[in-house]
Amino acid sequence: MSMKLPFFRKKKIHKKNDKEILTNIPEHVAIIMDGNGRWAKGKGLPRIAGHKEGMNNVTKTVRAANKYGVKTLTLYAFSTENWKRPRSEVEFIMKLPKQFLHVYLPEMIENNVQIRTIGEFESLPSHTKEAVQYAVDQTKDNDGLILNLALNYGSRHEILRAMKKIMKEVESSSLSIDDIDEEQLSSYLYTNGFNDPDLLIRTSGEKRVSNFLLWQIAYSELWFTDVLWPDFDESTFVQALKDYEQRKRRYGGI
Ligand code: V0D
Repeated sequence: MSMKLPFFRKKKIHKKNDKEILTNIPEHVAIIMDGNGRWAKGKGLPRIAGHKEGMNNVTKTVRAANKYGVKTLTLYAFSTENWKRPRSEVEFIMKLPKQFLHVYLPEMIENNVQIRTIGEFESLPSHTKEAVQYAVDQTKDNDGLILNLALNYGSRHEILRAMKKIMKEVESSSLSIDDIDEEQLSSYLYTNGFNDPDLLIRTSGEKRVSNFLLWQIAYSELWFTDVLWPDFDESTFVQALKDYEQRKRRYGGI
């Protein structure tokens, strides 16, 4: 009988602490959504089943980000390297935006979410581009959470592209070399107008940045979890937010 009371008390205190700890929310969270294939393999399912589950999990994460007051959520959905995967897998992945938007665009609009993209958009299949462009247009005036999807994105490509743009302008004398500073270079990246991520999350145990936002994460906190992307949920997200706050607190104390 007396064993029950401490159990309930402990839970209550824990919940109270959760709320107290979350006072410094990162404005911009970026996520490498890794582990979809592994998730499927573990369940004896084909890789594409993992991608589909991963797609559904995007909404859960958007809801959690909204709930805790994150302003920008940047998700690594497709990298420039992902074209090397089997053709059938790439084709399946390219249909996900349309599927996602068919189910969730009304909810995104309802919740005032603005959908944006970074990456080399033009080389995506036209059916993918059309679905995404429609969502971007439909949500362009929303001023809630920015859901920023990295589609056909690679950071080295992004920096090279910026450099070429700058050099062309220098060549045509519309830009002077001495005027190029960090801020100027930033403005030539896909992420022009976005704050740098405060927190980068990678799921599925790999501790690498894999060509994602290399310039932009110069000062970001990095958070890694073994949880596979389809299993990443609000409680995992809160764990990341708590760790982020702990780190910030430590820096602030010095
Ligand atoms: C595949 C895990 C949602 C990562 C998530 C084309 C692997 C599921 C979108 C999406 C992908 C894209 C645009 C948009 C709305 C949703 C998505 C891709 C891959 C690459 F406006 N999930 N998702 N896009 N996966």
